[in-house]
Amino acid sequence: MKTLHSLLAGLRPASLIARRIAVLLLLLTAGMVVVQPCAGQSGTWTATGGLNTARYGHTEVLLSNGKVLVAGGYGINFLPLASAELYDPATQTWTATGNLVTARAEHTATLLLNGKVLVAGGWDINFVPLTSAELYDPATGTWTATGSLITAHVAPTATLLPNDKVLVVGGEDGGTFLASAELYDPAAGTWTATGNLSSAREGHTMNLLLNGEVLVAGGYDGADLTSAELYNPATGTWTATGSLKTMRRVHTATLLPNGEVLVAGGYNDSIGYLASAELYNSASGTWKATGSLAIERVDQTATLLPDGRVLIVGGINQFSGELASAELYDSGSGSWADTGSLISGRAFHTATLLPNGVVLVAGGEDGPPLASAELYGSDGNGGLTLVSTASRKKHGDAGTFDIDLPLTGTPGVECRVGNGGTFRQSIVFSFSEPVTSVSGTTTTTCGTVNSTTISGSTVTVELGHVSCDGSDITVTIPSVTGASGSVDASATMTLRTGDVNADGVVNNKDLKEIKMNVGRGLVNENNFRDDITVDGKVNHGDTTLEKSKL
Ligand SMILES: [Ca+2]
Ligand SMILES: [Ca+2]
Repeated sequence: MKTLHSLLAGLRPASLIARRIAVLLLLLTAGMVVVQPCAGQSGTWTATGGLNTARYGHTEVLLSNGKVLVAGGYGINFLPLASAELYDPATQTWTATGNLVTARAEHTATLLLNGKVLVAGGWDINFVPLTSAELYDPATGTWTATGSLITAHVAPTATLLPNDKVLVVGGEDGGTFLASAELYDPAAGTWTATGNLSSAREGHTMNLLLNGEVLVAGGYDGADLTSAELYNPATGTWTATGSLKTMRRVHTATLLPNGEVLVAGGYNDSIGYLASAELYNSASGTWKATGSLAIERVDQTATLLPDGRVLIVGGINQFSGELASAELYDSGSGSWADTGSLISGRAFHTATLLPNGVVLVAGGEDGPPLASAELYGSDGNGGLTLVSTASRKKHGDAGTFDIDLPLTGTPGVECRVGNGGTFRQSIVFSFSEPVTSVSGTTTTTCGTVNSTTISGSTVTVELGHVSCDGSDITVTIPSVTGASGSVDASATMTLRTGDVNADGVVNNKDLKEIKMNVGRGLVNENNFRDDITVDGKVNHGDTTLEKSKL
């Protein structure tokens, strides 16, 4: 798949699975039907500065300094590149940075905890599989060789583990699909083997789960795979988990905030290009179908947005070639919505969520390699996205303290006393860019809206009469407008006075926690939840109120 157009042009082939898909594509294009995606309903695509070098099959990593590093890939002559570039979101420009020690494509790139970037494997400029690995230092803008992989891996997957080691899995060595896995230790600069998968895999996906295990799913070992495996970093072992509903390779897999993994699209030899999607439940180790993409796609990107939705961009299928369309997955409804058209169709590109909530999509191929880049969700100046919401109360002389209200999943618990008109209660909405206007705020279940105030990129709603203890309250501000458009924003909290540890019940555990903090002066960021009377101190008033709620 990966070097599809170089294959069609009879140029140098790349990975084994790429060759297998390309052959099928040639057979299918005989009866070609062009399907135009629907017009965009929401979401904005705008051009940003172009890369200095057109490329696809490169890597893209958000650095800890907020810039984006692009490295290697296939260039205009379909040969692996040594060049690397930095994107600065503030100026929307790309500048060259140091060249890789070794030109490479279909490698991996991983941000380490120390801020350096590890690049490993891939093809070299003669299409020899690489064992070499190198480190990029953002402080100096240079690359230096580090220890080499035990086995050359082309198109493997790589994941930073919580222990700061990097797990590199599968791919191929130029002739054989690989079941091997290796661990890179940044402290030693060396690689060690860490067990074999039960199946060799290329075109698979890999995700670090919330429980610290690593899920590897699907791919190709000469035949398409439904199987999936779990890696336990503590033991260095692999075990089988539930199998995908549909065998697939070159799909995407995205960890959702609720811990599920969304797998979408891809390809298999019996169906061809896939629109189907499925969800992995790590608690049960099982997969279930979810809504299908509107358009079959392979070699697309998937990016988790700050609001919990997943943005799928571009890719390719047999009907339309490189796709300019994009779709958004809503895990609440399990459905997809069209979200506008890119300026250019593109496949085998990269996509990165920037700190301001905008998604940078760079390079790829639309026949030839692309230098162009685009931003999603904005006019290029930041984009209007809801970034976070919080419940804010003033605790006497100790100041104000916020309880985070997650945008998706289980609502945040407001454990402090309902105001009934007496105590101030605000809901704070933070956006990715300055807000210019909002329209009528509403609240469900209980509470009146005293005021709605805009300050920069923050909208603060002050509520009165929040007296429905035990209920969920949703505050909605429709049509929050900034320079790059409008969104409807809402925040939900569970009002459960006395549930200071937010475990869903009010019981002696909460009372014990309050008692532990009695008499420590003014409350701080660590113990303010125990001051349920919001007077600034954890004291007798809190234990009395807590006992009345047990
Ligand atoms: Ca509790
Ligand atoms: Ca108190």
